[in-house]
Amino acid sequence: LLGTRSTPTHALAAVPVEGPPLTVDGFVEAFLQELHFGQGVQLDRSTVNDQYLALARTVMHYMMAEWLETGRRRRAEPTKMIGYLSAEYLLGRQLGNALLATELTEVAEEGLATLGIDLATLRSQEIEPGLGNGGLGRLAACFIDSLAVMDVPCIAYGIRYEYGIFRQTFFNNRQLEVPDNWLRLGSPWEFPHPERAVQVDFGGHTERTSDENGREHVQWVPSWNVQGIPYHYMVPGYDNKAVNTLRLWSAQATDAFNLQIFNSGDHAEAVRSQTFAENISKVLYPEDSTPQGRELRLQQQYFFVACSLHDYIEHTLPADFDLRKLPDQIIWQLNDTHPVIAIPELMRILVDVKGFEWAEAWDITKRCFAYTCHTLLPEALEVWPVDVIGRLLPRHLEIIFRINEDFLIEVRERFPGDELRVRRMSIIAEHPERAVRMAYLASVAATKINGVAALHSELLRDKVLPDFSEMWPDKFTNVTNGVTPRRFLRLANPKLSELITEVLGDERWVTDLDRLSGLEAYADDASFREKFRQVKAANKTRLFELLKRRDGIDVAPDNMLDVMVKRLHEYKRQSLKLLHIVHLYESVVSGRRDISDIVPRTFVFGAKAAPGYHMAKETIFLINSVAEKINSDSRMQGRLAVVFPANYNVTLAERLIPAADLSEQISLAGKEASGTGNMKFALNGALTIGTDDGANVEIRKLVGDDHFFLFGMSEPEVAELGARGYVPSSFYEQNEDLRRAVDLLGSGEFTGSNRDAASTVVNDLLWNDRFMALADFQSYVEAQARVDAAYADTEAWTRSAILNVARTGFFSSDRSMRDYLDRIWLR
Ligand code: CR1
Repeated sequence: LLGTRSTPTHALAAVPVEGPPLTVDGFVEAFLQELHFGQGVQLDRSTVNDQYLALARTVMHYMMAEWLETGRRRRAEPTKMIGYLSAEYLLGRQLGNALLATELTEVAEEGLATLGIDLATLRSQEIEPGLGNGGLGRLAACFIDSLAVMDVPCIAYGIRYEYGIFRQTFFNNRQLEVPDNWLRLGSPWEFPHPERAVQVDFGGHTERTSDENGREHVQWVPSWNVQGIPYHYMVPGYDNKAVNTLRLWSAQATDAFNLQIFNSGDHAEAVRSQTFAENISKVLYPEDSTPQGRELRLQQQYFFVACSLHDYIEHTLPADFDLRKLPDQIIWQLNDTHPVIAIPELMRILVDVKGFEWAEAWDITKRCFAYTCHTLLPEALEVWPVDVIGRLLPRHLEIIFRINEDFLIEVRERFPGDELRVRRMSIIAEHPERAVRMAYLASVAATKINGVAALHSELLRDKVLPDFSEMWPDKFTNVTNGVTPRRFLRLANPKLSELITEVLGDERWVTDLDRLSGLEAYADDASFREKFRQVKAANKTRLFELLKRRDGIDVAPDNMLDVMVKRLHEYKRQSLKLLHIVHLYESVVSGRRDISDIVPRTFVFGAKAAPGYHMAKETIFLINSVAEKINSDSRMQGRLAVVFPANYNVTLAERLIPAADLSEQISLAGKEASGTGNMKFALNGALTIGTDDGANVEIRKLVGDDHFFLFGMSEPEVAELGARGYVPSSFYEQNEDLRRAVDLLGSGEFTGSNRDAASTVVNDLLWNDRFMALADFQSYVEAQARVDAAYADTEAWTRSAILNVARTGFFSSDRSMRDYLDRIWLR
């Protein structure tokens, strides 16, 4: 069966599909059916998990009917489709969104209540699928949501990791990683299709033969293979009965185990190849913004891409499809470089399997891919050693070499005599080792290359890929990121949503976020401001209850809530935030300032560090240590508090963001490609303190300087300081507040008199400080003083917060999707 086309039985008549009735009774009946016949349990004996699974399956019935109908409708009128290729999807919990999409929230709540079941309890039973690291994976999840909402045909492809992003715990203030066994209580949102398995080959060598016309044929003789089993997830729209598909691949051994060896008694050896194969989709690499050059990661990349292309070409297109028309049918969007091996894979399929001439195959391939770059850090651009690719994918390596050869001829034609340029642009780097630069391969093949915010796209063009933009200026474009208003406003902030709907008159804003501009007029309405504040206060209470239950943390109810949540990375500068906190603390304990002069604040951190990222882990340790000290110091009287709940994830973000007053977006200018958390905060009425970086630039332009706290060097100033030679210690020497803060941090005051424990971070700040935290310290502290002053004027602050909501409708991922369609996909 493996890899064969599963032919539908057209001889049978289609039967219209309908979900259960959209009534309380209909819902209850469907739910009990699932409980009885799906879970095999009676209500009085059922656990919360039984009920949750039955509820999820019930909601699936409603969605499934729409999914089948969407498929039928699309097959009847085929249009160009998006093949979104991403190694990560950070989905978050599914239940709330599925209820929203099917308009079942009230029905389910009422129906379950008649059975004595509390919907909220079932909601919190769900373990979120954490199949991504951070921004890149969450962006993919927002994008596929928007495409479904806009009824744009899209299949999103990825990997069904058995273990997602690790669960973070703290022990003695240090991060410990626990495997995220997210499938352990069942996974009701997926359904596997083993009959649509795809075989994926690896290793071996290539052989060449010539046919009677003297044409060379290459045959790849692989040495091992695995199979990919597709698991389908439905991606529901909103109020439009459209449901798209997310198809995640799980790796399995082709021959399950060796019965002879098993029978001979060597049980471990009998399943060795199975274990080996299944490792491919075992675990998500927990790296954010830095590639991890492990061979298994390349296996993962090729695995999901090969499955996806095969699935589309052999199972989705009609059997007699003329592949010359492929670019009219699909555009593969490469979410960063992780899926870039798809380019030589499509060439291999066209040339080796389908018998196309090279030139024609290349012409087709070039029109089928577009590439999004998500970074500016040079070390984050993936590079695969030639010998690793050669060992794992010998035919693909040959294809890459040939693509490069042809490409370099083109470069020499365009720029005769410029051998330096040729070497700079080569897809194959020669130093420090021979390696394939995946971003270059993507740039050569893609119809379009985009950055993820205006500033990022500019820097990508001028600083990261300048030679490519000179050669092909029209390839480069920008699409500023966005976030889905369904999850991050409508679901995460029901109270604000209600208020918005109340004043705008209807819920159209949920799918047309520019309508938020209608709130602008209410910023000057005192009674609206009062309601807006009540919403914020209620969201804080809701958050604090959660933190109490989840982490045993007590939070003072009335403090300004100052939040920095994102992956722990030096360029994001959690250490700058920490210096600010220590500075405040120091100024009080040294007697230079009275605690009553400090605007009461609770600082919230949420961040995971990649397990192998030493500096990031030391920073977590320091934050926790500082928190411990400050929170237990009676002189602070709760007016200065630091909380760091462990295991920041989508679920926690949904509670935290609506409660925040201040959003910290303080990366060094020119380093954060976009950020998407920044958008979520603004949309939920937090004010931003931020640098002129990533999408902050666009947020500030839209909300206006009076409603945004800008600080720090601009990107050109950063470049200039770097060129002059940055000496962090000179900033330390010249700034008393900074010196006192750094000294206190390094003194052992926070780390049980153990100076060494703080020294990694402190020494790096003083003697290296690659991301110039010390250079921006003064400006940051001054901006924080402006925050304090602004916060003291409650009415003006609320007005600013409302204007942030009213003016950031632009950051809907629906708008991002329209931009992708206009600028990339439908061009
Ligand atoms: C960027 O660091 C951006 C997201 C989504 C991240 C962040 O600024 O918002 O992508 N990059 O575009 C990333 O994760 C692996 O690279």
